Amino acid sequence: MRLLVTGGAGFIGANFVHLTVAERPDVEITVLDALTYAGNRASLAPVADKIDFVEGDIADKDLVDDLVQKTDLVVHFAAESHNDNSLANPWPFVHTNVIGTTTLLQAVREYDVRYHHISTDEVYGDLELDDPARFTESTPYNPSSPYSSTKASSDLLVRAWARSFGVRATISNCSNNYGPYQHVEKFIPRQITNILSGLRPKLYGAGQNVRDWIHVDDHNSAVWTIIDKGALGETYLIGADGEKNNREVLETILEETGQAADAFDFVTDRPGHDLRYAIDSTKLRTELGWTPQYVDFRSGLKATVDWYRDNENWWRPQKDATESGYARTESVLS
Ligand code: NAD
Ligand code: TDX
Repeated sequence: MRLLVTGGAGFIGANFVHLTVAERPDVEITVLDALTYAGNRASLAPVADKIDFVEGDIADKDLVDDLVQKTDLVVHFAAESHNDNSLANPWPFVHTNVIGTTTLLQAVREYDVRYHHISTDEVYGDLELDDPARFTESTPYNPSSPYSSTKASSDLLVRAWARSFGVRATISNCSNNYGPYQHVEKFIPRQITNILSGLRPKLYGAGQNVRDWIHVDDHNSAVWTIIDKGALGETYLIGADGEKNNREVLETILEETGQAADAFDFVTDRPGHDLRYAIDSTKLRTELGWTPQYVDFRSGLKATVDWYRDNENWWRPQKDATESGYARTESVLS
């Protein structure tokens, strides 16, 4: 089987490629990635001789047409993925998440290629902290940021192409991922690498916002389950019952790195900051039989801390530019 992975040099895409090389040796993998600031060829170094890598933009119609007609399956991870960046400049989000996805959809439509669309729980907006509800596949879309609204747009485009043009598509909406190869702009790697750099971790607002954490390998095993067994045209929510508030996560990182529990700064909150995300993944578990393997968050997080400690060569080149970007908008509150 020939597989085209878009965004395979990013965090989740690279881990997906590693998993696929390890578990599915019969799959021929091509990665299409524009190598934006978030893409890193070093993330694919361990599998470089087992895959084909094409540097390019998913909004480049001629390139996309050429690659899509030579494949059996497209798994679309490529995106502009960071909320804070989308608040500073939304245009790359519209380009990649909306125009890029439409370009891929037109190609899989023309060449009748199976397509799996990777998306996020942020399309549903947020929940109150004291609300027992969780997101399901029938929760109405209500995105808050330029990032999540462009991801919501991309999901709706996939639904329309499936219904109107018969594109053989599935969609997954996953909660917050953690694990190796995640860019240091994101919450967990930022705090770990701050500590490893002698900088204080930074908590937005009061640190009470809740995210539903899942290990990246569990996300990717769910993606393969949906590709293997999912019904065409359907959406599946992926989550591992990992709700934690940001302060709890940071305190665990501080403990695992031998820091004092108060060795962090409260900084300016993110505008429009979603309060809480929570996934009900019953449909995926009962209809397709998927279960997560990383059920103990602390041990998954500890392994992630160890990975960043052991792989400074991977993250160090991104660190200064990322922190100078944050310094332009962020003030320490206490
Ligand atoms: P990432 O930012 O780490 O990686 C994105 C990759 O896409 C990079 O390699 C980048 O170079 C590439 N890319 C960006 N624009 C491109 C373009 N125009 N053409 C080709 N390649 C391009 O993102 P991630 O965290 O790995 O997220 C991957 C996918 O998973 C995204 O669709 C995101 O919305 C979704 N998602 C992420 C999370 C999470 O917690 N990180 C959770 C749920 C869903
Ligand atoms: O320094 C920080 N301090 C802080 O308190 C950063 C970078 C973040 N935060 C908070 C904001 C969020 O409440 O931590 C939480 C997680 O922040 P991010 O890592 O930026 O993730 P989030 O905005 O929740 O979005 C992530 O999950 C869903 C991914 O970046 C998206 O791509 C995915 O769709």
